[in-house]
Formats: sequence, C-alpha cells, structure tokens
Amino acid sequence: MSKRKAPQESLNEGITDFLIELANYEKNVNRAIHKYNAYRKAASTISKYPNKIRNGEEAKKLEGVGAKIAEKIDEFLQTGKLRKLEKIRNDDTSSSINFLTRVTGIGPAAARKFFEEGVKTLDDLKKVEHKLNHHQKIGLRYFEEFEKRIPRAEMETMEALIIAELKKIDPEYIGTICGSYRRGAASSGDIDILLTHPNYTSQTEKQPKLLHAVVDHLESIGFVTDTLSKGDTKFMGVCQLQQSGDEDDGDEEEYLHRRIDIRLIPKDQYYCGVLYFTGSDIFNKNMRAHALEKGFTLNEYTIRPLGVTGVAGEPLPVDSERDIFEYIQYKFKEPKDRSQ
Ligand code: DCT
Ligand code: MG
Repeated sequence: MSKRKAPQESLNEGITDFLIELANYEKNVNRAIHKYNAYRKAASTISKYPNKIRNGEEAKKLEGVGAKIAEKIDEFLQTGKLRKLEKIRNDDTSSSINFLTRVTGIGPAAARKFFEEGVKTLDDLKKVEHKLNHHQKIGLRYFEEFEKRIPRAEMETMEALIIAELKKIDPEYIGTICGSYRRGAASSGDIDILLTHPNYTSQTEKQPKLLHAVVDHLESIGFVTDTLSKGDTKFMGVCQLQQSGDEDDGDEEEYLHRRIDIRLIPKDQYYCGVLYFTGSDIFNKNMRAHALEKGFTLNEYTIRPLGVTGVAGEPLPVDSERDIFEYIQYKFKEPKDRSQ
C-alpha cells in the first residue's frame, strides 16, 4: 500500500485537498480511522462533482458530506483557509507525527512513540537508526525516492519486464499489476502485483516456492533490490529499473527505487483478489456494501452467500471479475471507472 496518494484534480481541488489533509491527520495523529474514512469519502464524491461548489449548502446534497464538513467548506470558501488546519499545521506534535508516518514501516503508533522520545525529523531518525527495525531502516534510506510517484510510462516498462520474467520462470504463471495503475492512473504510489498459478488453489497445500522463485529471480536480475518482509504468500520490497545500455551517453539519470508488493493468491481466489487490490478503496467499500444488500459477503478472498441467519455459506466459484459483479447484480465497471 502506498503512503502518498495522488493529488486530486478537479474544479474543487482546494476543498478536496483540505479534506485529504484532515483525513491524514485523523489517521496518523488521532488514529481515528472512521473520521479518516469519512473525510476521504467526502473528498472522493466532491472530486467527481462536475461543478464548482459555491457553498456548504450545495456540497451537503452530495453523498458523504454532512453538516460539519459543509461548515468547513463555507469557512474555506469565505476565508480561503481553515482554522482547524492552520492549528494542526502549527502544532508541533501533529506535524511531527504526521511527518514520521511518511516513512514506510512507521505507522501512527510508532510515530507517536518516536515523537515522545524526542525524535521529530529525518535527521533525528538518522541519529537513532539503531532503534529502527529493518523495514524502517529501508524506509529511511529511500525516503525521498519513495515520496515520488511513479510515472505511468515507467509503470508500463516495469509491467512488461515483470510479465516477461514470469514467463521465463514458468509460462503458467498469471500476474496482474493492480492498484491505481490498473485503474489507468497517470502515476502510481507503488507497484501492487498479484500472482497465481493453476497448480495452486485454496484446496492444495501452501506453495511458498511459487512466490519465492519469482522474488529470487527478480533479485538475480537486479530488479528487486531490497526486502522489507517475505512470507509464504506476501513479499514486500524495493525494486529499481536498470538504465538500458543504448541510451547510456553518460548523463542519463538513474531510475528511482520503488516500493513493490507481490502477493501469491490461490487460483480460485485470484479474481476476488484482483478486484480488491485494483480498488480504489472507496470503490471496494461501496461494492461490498452493495453485495451485503444483495445478501452476499465479499472480501479480498471470496464471495459467499449469506443465509437467512446471516451466516456465510461456501465460496461461490469465480473465474473472472465479471462473475463477481454478476452475482451481486452490480453493473460492471471497467477498472478505469472504479475510483468510487
Ligand atoms: N485497498 C483497500 N483498502 C485499503 C487499502 C488498500 O481496498 N484500506 C486496496 C485498493 C487499492 C489497493 O488495495 C492498493 O492500495 P494502494 O497502493 O494504497 O492504493 P492505490 O489505489 O494503488 O494508490 P497509489 O497510486 O497511491 O498506490
Ligand atoms: Mg498502489
């Protein structure tokens, strides 16, 4: 999962920007995930709204915009700023904790702990490097690089490379780059790869080798440069494209280090996984809510019917994303239309 979300581009950018800043504050500083979700949801609906919002009243008609957010919108439109945000930005505790959570491996709880120990800045972190775990050390080492979003052209180059390498290891591998890239985004925060193989289903034994063979190979060609964590089904790490030789006229810039996650998923659960990891997170929430209304429970692994008592039955067979939409009578949306 990437830490930096793409800036919203819309007629109401000022509003969506402040809502996202408030959302991050609630998540990182207060650990109030419901408030985080509420602000994100409001930002998402407003970013899709085709008109320039004139006042809170107008915004309140949109889904997910309540009285309190409407008030903030009025304040922002009338004064050009928000006192609550000014306060947060000027508050040492909030701004330091918010900053520390930008390092991968440092969540809201670790950020608060470091802050209480007097660690507030990147330089402070460097001084206490011995207190960081392996993941956090890598996060610190590549801090500036991980902050930069990945242009789509570079994502396309990486996709081509990864798919070609998978075929070399075993032509039966199936791999999909999900996340914002699959939704057609102009830039992505990280690379989210889902991997499966016909020999591996939820009925067979675990097959960590299917994942490790891929990671080892990508390491051997110099694409994967660091490991943050490596389990039986999930690899989190760092990768970097190599500059190709023919454009090597001496002043070519190197590619940056990028965050990469690879997940190995049983074949029968693959499309629920692809759907989930394509997102967006808001689209997923809305689709799950719709599934529930139709009497199904949907998660990143399976879709199951709910009995009259609300107990989930056996997973339904799924061979494509479309199957899932059909079960719950939800109009199929192409990945590019899944921002909400
Ligand atoms: N996801 C979700 N709920 C979350 C986090 C993630 O449903 N709380 C899903 C949807 C997107 C996918 O996982 C990948 O997560 P990210 O990489 O964080 O999102 P992204 O859309 O790929 O955005 P970015 O371009 O910033 O990576
Ligand atoms: Mg992503």
